This record gives sequence, C-alpha cells and structure tokens, in this order.
Amino acid sequence: MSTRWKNRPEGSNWGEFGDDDQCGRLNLITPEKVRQGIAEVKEGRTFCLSLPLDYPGGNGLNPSRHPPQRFPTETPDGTKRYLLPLEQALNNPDLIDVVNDDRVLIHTQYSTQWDALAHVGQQFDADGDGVAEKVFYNGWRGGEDIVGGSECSDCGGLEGAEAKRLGIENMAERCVQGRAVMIDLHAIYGDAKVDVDFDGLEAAMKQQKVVVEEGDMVCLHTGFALRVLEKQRSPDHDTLHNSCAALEGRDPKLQQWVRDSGLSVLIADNYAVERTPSTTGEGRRAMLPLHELCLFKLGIHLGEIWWLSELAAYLRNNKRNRFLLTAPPLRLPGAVGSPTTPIGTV
Ligand code: UVW
Repeated sequence: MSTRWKNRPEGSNWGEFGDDDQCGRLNLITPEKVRQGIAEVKEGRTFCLSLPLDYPGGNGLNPSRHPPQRFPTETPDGTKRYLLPLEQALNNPDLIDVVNDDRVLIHTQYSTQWDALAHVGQQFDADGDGVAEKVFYNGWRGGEDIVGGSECSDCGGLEGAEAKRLGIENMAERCVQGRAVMIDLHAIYGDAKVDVDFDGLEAAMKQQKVVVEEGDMVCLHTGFALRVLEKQRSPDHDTLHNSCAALEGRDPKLQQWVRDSGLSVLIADNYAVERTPSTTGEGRRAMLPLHELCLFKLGIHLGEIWWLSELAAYLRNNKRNRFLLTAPPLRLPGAVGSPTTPIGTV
C-alpha cells in the first residue's frame, strides 16, 4: 500500500505502475509499441492533427477559455522588438539585422490540447479518516502536490498555482509516440448530436474492423472540429453544443472497455471526448464521468479538440485504421494541460 493512500477509488489502478508514478497508462507505450507504430508507416505521408490554436474562436465553448493573445517582447527601455533594426537597438551602424520577438498568453486548453493527469481530481477519502480530501491520480494531494498558490491583484490570478506532481511535463518527457487507431464515429453518425455508449462504439469498431491492443492510442473522429473549422472562428451555439458524437461517459460497459482494452490515451476531435455536462447518473457524483475514470482513476491522458478529419478520410479511403502518432505536449513544468501539434504518419 502507498504511503499516500489507504483507500483507492473503486476500479482504479493506483499503485500498479509504482507508488510514485505520474504517467499512468503512458507506461504502456513501450519500445515495442513504438516499433508497431513505425511499422504502420507505408507511404511516409504526414498529417497535422492540430487545429490552428486560435480555433474554435470566441469563448462560446468554455467561457473561461479565450483565444491566444500575441504581443511583441520589449527591450528594458520599452522598445517593441518587432521590425526592430539592430542598428537602432544596439546603436551600431554596422548591423543590418531586423528582428521580431513574440510573447504569448495561451489558455492551455482552449484548442487542440492534452489534459494532464493533474487536470481533474476528486474529493475522496484516500487516507481513510472518514473525511474526503482533494486528491488526484495515484493519491497525489491537492495542497501538497498540486498547490493553489495565493491570490494577487496584479498577476492575473493565483500566483504560484502549480502541479508539482502530475504536471504535463511528465507527458512531454515520455515523448508520446507509438501506434494509434482511428475509430470513425462521424462516418456512422454524421453531424448528429449522439451520445455513444459501449454498444455504439463496439458496433463502429466491428464495422470498421478496428482492434485495440494494449498500449494503443485511441482516436475518435466525430466531425466536431470540421464543423468548427467551417465557421471560421465564429462558431454558433448549435455547432458548439448540439452537434456530433461524444461518448456517454457514465455507461458501465464503456467504462469497463476503457479499463480492459489497455488503451494508453484517449483522443477525440470534440470538446471533451465525452458528452459534457453529463446528464446521467444521480446523487453525489462526477460531472465528467469519463474524466473521472481516465484522469483520476486510471491515469489515461485525454486529447481534445484535435483535427482528425483529413487523416480519417485518408484511412477510410485506404481501408486502414492504424497509423504512427507522435504527439508530445509542451514541456511546460507545472501546467495542467497543454496545446499540442500532433503528427499522424501513414
Ligand atoms: C471540460 O472542461 C468539459 O473538459 P476539459 O476541461 O477536459 O477540456
């Protein structure tokens, strides 16, 4: 038993990758899995699996998340480092260089992104004292391992808020390269708002001859990002909230499949992989049951709002569903999520 917990959540794998594990099912992306991914490269053709990071546009999907803002950096005397001749900046008439230099304010989960395991935890009595505490995957604690920082007026929020454990840098250090499989829900459900349970997912996999083996990265193509892209940064409410497939995250059979399949990470081109907010269940419960299962109980990173439509079309046209996926997040210490620019290679 770990020193950090006496009780682990029902159906969780805490401790199985080691008491101090911070990577969860990324541990299943072994060298063999990388070789299996490389064996899927037949043509050498590559696909960018990220939307432009200023999509969806606006903040209708999540009012707390805003598009990136870019600014020029400034020299200590306040000169903007944009179209700046070094002759002027360094007062040296011999220099002919002209430089531009950016700084960016990014909401890490605005667009194509990974959720770190620190993203969603739970109030759960892990130490068995009868009182629930804020706890995350593998028993890492809110207030100790993931700290909230202190309020400040001029730092734009909580200064010092940081995932000292389970931050996204752990994922980056694993590189996230291996074999992936595509399940094309859009090919079956089109743009209809459908909550897909295990039976629906299994039917799609059978129809498309998809087999998921331990360590595979699973991608769900729903068409949501395609709808969003068509709206040219001005998506309407229906596109954002009433279109395309999402998983019914509370379905016990679906949860059992996620557990048993051995999938390493779960990715979709929709907002949250699962339908959110969940309208099922009763009593005191997780609003996002698949986030609970994946991020909190099993250590499965979630990829969201990816751009999968071009690759899904290629795979469909070529009667394939496997490919090499390379998808590290930013190696940004302490962050609970990260933009990513994944590459699919076929
Ligand atoms: C939601 O906010 C619904 O999902 P995520 O935080 O994983 O993007």
